[in-house]
Amino acid sequence: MPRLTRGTSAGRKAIDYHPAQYCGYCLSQRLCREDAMSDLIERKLHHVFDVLDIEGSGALTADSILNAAERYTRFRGVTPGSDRAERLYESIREYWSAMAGLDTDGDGKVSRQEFTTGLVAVASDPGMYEKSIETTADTFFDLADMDGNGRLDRDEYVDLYSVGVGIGRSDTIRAFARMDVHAKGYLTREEWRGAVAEFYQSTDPDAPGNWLWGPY
Ligand SMILES: [Ca+2]
Ligand SMILES: [Ca+2]
Repeated sequence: MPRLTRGTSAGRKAIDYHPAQYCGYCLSQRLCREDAMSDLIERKLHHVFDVLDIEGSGALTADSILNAAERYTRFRGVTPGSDRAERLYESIREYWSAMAGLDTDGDGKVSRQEFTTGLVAVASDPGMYEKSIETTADTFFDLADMDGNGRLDRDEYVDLYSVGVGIGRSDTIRAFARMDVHAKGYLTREEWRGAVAEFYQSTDPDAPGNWLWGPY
C-alpha cells in the first residue's frame, strides 16, 4: 500500500491511505501537489475557470455569471419577465450564491486561486459536495432541460454550454459524445450527476465526466 508522509518539521508522521482517503484528505490539505492525480483535478478546475472568465479578468463576479444567463435566455427566446425567465434567473442566482462561498477574502470576486483551492476542498468533503456541487449540477440540468422531459438531450447540453457558458459548439458536441457512453442521445439526471462527480473528483484520465466542460 502506498504511504504518504505528513506532519510538521518537528515530527513527521507516515500515514497509510487508499485512493479515496488520499483524495479526500490529501487534496484538501494540499499535500500531494506533485502527484499526477491531483494535477488532473487541478487541470480540470483551471480549465473551468478559464471557460467562465470569458474576458480574462482573472476573477469571476456575479455580473459575469448573469451576463451568461442573459445570453442564454436571449438565445432560447425566453421572454424577459416571463415565469420561465424568472426561473432561469433564480437558478443562476443560486449558482452564483454557491460560487460566492469560494470568495474567502470577501472582495466580491472569486479569484483563480480561490476557485481552484475552494473547489478541491468542497469536492473532497461529502457534505459540502452534496450541498454545493451536486445542487449546482441539478441547477444546470434544469437550466438545460428546456423541453422539461427529465432528460438532458444532446442539443440542450450543446446550447447551454456553447451559448450560455461560451465553449465552442463543436467542442460541446465532442464532449457530449464522450459523456453519452451508451450513445442514447441524452443523459438522465443520474448519469449527469455521475458525470459531474467524475469531473470534480475522478483522478482517472479516461473518465467520461472529465469532458463536462469541454476539452480540457
Ligand atoms: Ca475574492
Ligand atoms: Ca430535455
